Amino acid sequence: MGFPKDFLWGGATAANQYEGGYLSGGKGLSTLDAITGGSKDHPRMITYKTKAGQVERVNREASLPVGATGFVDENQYYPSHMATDFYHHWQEDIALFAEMGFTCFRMSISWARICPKGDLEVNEEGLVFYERIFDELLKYGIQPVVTINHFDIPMYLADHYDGWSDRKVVDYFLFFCETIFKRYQGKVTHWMTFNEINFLRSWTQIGIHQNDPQTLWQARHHLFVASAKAVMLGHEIDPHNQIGMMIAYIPSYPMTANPEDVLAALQFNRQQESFIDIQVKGHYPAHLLKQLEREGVLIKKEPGDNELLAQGCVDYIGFSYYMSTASSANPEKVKYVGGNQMPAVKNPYLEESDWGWAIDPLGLRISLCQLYDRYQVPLFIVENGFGAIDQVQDNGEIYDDDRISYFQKHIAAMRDAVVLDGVDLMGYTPWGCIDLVSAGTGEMKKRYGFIYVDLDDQGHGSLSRRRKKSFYWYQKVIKTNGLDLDNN
Ligand code: P53
Repeated sequence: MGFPKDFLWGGATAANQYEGGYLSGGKGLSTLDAITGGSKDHPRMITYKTKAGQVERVNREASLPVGATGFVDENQYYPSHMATDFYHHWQEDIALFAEMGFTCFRMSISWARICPKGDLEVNEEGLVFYERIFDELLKYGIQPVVTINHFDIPMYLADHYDGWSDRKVVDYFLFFCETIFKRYQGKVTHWMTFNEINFLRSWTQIGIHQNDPQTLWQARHHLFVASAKAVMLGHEIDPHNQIGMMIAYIPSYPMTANPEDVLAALQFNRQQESFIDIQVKGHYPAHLLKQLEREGVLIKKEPGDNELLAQGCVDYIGFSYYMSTASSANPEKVKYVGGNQMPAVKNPYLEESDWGWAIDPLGLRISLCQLYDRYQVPLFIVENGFGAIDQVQDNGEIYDDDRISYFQKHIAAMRDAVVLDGVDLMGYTPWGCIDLVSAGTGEMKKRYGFIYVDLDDQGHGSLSRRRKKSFYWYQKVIKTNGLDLDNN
């Protein structure tokens, strides 16, 4: 009584945080190439040029002046430019994943590597780069799980079209999808459209210059339409394709049994569930339509959009799960979660990581039950993990027992959801299975990997790879299909 025989075990990464080679092999600039490093206390910044040619910088969540264009400033350090250099280490890294026993590997394709400007010009060298990677994975029997778009947009589309606020970008995205669906047919069958679609909201991620609700929701509508069209196109090109959505899932508990707190938690949770409703049920939920009406947001839809959303429903729900949170109607102190956008409160029953993320393994079982009860489609945990500082011992070893303990509890909770609750779970890909750049802070210090990469926050290091203690532990977990979780 354990995980299904064909359960997918692997790890997850994203191009902008792992790949590097930001101008190599014909790649164009992506918005994330103009985002500096940061830390827990210092936000990452966008560097840009004003219309008048002045170089400026602003918090990456902020709006940009009209006419501003992303700019790479030679005096700044940009962690995504080299990242942890998968670009030059892919063979070595894939061999390590195979050694751990991965049966799948989640990665993203950089849009600007395939379409340097995001338009109809295709970079053959970029296509070949990913083709070799897929072949190498398949050589070891590892299924690629591909995120089509993870947190960025070609900079040209951001600055010449105002990103996803322009309907034209839907067509460009579909062209990109068609190019990769056709080229990688027979090699890739597991896809997901947009990473953490509920977190996409500024120039950094979707290329919009103004972050007001009207612009944001218009862009979001275009993302939903693009995702639905991509699902339909992917199925048409190859009926074997399984195309999912991907959401950041941070469930919130009512702080107390006071119905006002229960309502606050419901409202918090609904914000995320809207994104699932639209992509799984195929329509905007009533409460969201009412909210948009109250806020005076008027989404411009083209005739047939509602039908498109209804027809392009995804095959599965992919989600990240790191933490839960709590909601209170009368918070004494507000805490922000999910990239500092969602107001919540600290849950006194849970411990937190050094970055303030509440550790809640049981919350994973609760999430799996809630999602499966509500949507009745297969689920895929495509991110989960423990961001922490790793100490390299004098003998070169890394004893990351806290990470092992985090995974033990989360995998046990996941097994309960499968075995006791009957949840249909496809697989599990822990985040940053090899150390990579943190999306939130741009740091290297916040590590998730089973494999250590020698690189610091200033970009210094040999980039050499090293197996952590958790590497051998996860290897055993995969070998026993999740039955033996002991740390010995
Ligand atoms: P970092 C916030 C909360 C939950 C998930 O995050 C998040 C974020 C964004 O910071 O994003 C996902 O690196 C995302 C990955 C990211 C990972 O979680 O901030 O899909 O790109 O690296 C972990 O610790």
